[in-house]
Amino acid sequence: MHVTLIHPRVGRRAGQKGYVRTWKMEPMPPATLAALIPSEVERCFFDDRMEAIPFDAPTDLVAISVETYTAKRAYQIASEYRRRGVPVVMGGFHATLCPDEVERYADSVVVGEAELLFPELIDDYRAGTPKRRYTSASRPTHKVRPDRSIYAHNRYLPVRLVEFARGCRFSCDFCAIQSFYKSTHTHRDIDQVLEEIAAVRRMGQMIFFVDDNINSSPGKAKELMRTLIPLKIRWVSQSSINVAWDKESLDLMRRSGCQGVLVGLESLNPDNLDAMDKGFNLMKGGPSAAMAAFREHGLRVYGTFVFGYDHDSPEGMRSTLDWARDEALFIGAFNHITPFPGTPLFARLQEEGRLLYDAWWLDEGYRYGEIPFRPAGMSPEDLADICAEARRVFYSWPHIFRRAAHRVHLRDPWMLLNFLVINAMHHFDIDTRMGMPMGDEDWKGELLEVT
Ligand code: B12
Ligand code: SF4
Repeated sequence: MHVTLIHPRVGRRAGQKGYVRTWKMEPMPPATLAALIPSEVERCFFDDRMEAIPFDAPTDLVAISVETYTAKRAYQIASEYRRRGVPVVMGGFHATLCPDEVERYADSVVVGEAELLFPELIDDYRAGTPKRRYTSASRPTHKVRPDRSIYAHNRYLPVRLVEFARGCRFSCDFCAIQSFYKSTHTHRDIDQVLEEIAAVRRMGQMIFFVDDNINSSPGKAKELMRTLIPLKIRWVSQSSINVAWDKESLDLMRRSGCQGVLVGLESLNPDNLDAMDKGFNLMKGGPSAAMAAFREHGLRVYGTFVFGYDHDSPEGMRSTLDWARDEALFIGAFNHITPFPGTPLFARLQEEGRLLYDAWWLDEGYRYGEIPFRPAGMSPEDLADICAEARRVFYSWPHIFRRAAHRVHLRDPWMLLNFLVINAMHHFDIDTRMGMPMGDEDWKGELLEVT
């Protein structure tokens, strides 16, 4: 048996070459699946973001990871294979949160994490007895070491992705993580994480723990960080803001080589934070006190904001931008809220009749960066313009140099260089992703539904 693993792109404008540079990281889902395939089964991998997919190459089964933004392209790819008689299976965030839709374009759908289900699915396909849907009944223990040999033929960004934990205990209303993992958090054994770091670390490259909230179980996180100290690595990850109230955690982060964390700041407006069930961002002095605590420990912050909650206004959003500059964020994301199917936010906007599309991620008329819902107090176009303006201003050279001048960035020349390279990449990437269609515009076929 031969299995083809595919990681789809979000989309491609007609005739477009290349892809968003800052997104070209080694994709963990196919490497995790590759490690779950029995050794006697042959496998190959194509990254749709980096290379053309050879649809006519012989294969027995195609496995595609599907996120909401990549769903349309995933269905295009599936249609190519299924038209050639090759069965296609799909899994991932969108498959888990929207299985009824995904099942229309795939022979089998995996709902949940792959660890327990993918080996069973491969066995069923080998035996000729596949099921339409595989649903995980519980959270698996993570025993799998991703098979990174599948990446060898592509050139990814020089950052090494490693998982420590999955999920998060909070339940912010817009977040696909809490819907997927039902506000639970599971860990890998620390020994396994250390072995993996030893295998993947490269001189001059950062480790990126792709955890959704590395500090969601503080005791476990501290245990990991204590064991990282002697390794002398440099790492980054994502964390909820409340870690800033725990000086021991901040100290361990710094001593274990943490260079910075992505923090979901979302909004500076208390009413918006309440609406998203994220009032905890305001505790103990709120975001400014938290930023000061991070900087005091030499930790840089990638701050992410979402615009478009009901209490947002153009003035509020402009003052957020000034705040982000004054707090010297390493980088920042200024996105409109995205109603991902399966989240409480999506259900609420749907109930209020505010969604502009039945399924924005499949709609011919929808483009990356457009607002798929009716915001309160401004038009969708105004909200899109404000987000675009925020990115342009934040990644303008004067803004970049003003943030670079803060001592949290100046104190380490290697990180300062990283700051400048990453900010420059964002400066040039803004226009690559804005207006990107969902799916490949050059693809001329019809989506093939399972009958
Ligand atoms: C690292 C990361 C990134 C990185 C790099 C991604 C890469 N390697 O190319 C960067 C920063 C570039 C990035 C960018 C984006 N990301 Co991102 N990213 C992540 C993050 C934090 C970790 C991904 C990861 O490696 N996980 C580890 C793997 C092993 O877990 P997994 O993907 O869940 O896979 C498991 C199961 O889902 C399942 N599975 C997955 N695929 C398949 C396929 C089959 C066949 C089967 C059987 C099972 C299966 O089995 C796996 C093992 O159990 C996730 C959050 C998360 N927890 O996953 C968000 C996440 C996937 N990203 C998300 C988004 C929205 C984006 C962006 C659109 C953001 C934006 N607006 O700019 C872009 C899109 C980029 C693109 N697709 O081209 C969302 C997707 C939500 C959704 N409903 O689809 C997530 C879930 C974050 C969130 N908070 O909502 N991202
Ligand atoms: S803290 Fe972050 S990962 Fe956790 S539920 Fe909220 S947005 Fe999602």
